[in-house]
Amino acid sequence: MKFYSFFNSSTSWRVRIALALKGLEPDFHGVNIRAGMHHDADYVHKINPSATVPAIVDNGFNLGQSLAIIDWLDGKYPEPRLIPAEPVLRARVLEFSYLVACDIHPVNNLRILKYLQDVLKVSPQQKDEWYAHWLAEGMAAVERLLARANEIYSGPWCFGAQPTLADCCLIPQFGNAQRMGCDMAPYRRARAVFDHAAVHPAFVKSEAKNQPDYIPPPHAAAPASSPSKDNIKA
Ligand SMILES: N[C@@H](CCC(=O)N[C@@H](CS)C(=O)NCC(=O)O)C(=O)O
Repeated sequence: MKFYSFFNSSTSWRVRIALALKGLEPDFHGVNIRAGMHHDADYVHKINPSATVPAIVDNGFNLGQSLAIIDWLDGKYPEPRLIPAEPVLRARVLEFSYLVACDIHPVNNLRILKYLQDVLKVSPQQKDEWYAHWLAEGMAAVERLLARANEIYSGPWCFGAQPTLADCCLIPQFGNAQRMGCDMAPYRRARAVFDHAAVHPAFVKSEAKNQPDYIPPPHAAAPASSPSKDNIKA
């Protein structure tokens, strides 16, 4: 299997978590979306017509869309299942995952922020305000869904004792928002899941800094006393 990913892409990160949880080791192909590689004709025509990451090619079958890829992986490599079979849990996991994937992520995607800045000429500060506003609105909903889930499913993950698609979606969204400098302290339930994932081997393996195409942020050499954010959204 070939896997097309960008280290800072939260949608690639979702699939990286799924691959790591299932113990799969695909051939890695870095696609630098900051450099526009996702628009290369070969990539668009042969790998992912959506001109986005992630994508996989599995025995000649090419597939984009992170949630469709994870569903495909679940079908072919069912252990562990990330989209549960039991109807109520499945519906809850999908409801949560779509909140992140369909409501939170798209408005803060790279091309949206670039359009705001390059075409509509908003200032970098306004662009950050846009990101923080939609992130906060979405995360408030995440907390409400987690509060309801916690009444029924007990365990360290979004929906109980095992990680699911919901965790594949939440962790990258939380991590990227943190990198963008958002205050994540108000999201107590999401943070608890994030902290738990931070020491889980599959989740650690999937982190941006552990990817072959990782590029350290320009401020990486700065002293720890002067933290600054890597404010380039992927
Ligand atoms: N819904 C798609 C979104 C894919 C997507 O937009 N990925 C981002 C990176 S996180 C991307 O490739 N952005 C390129 C751009 O915005 O130009 C998925 O879940 O795979």
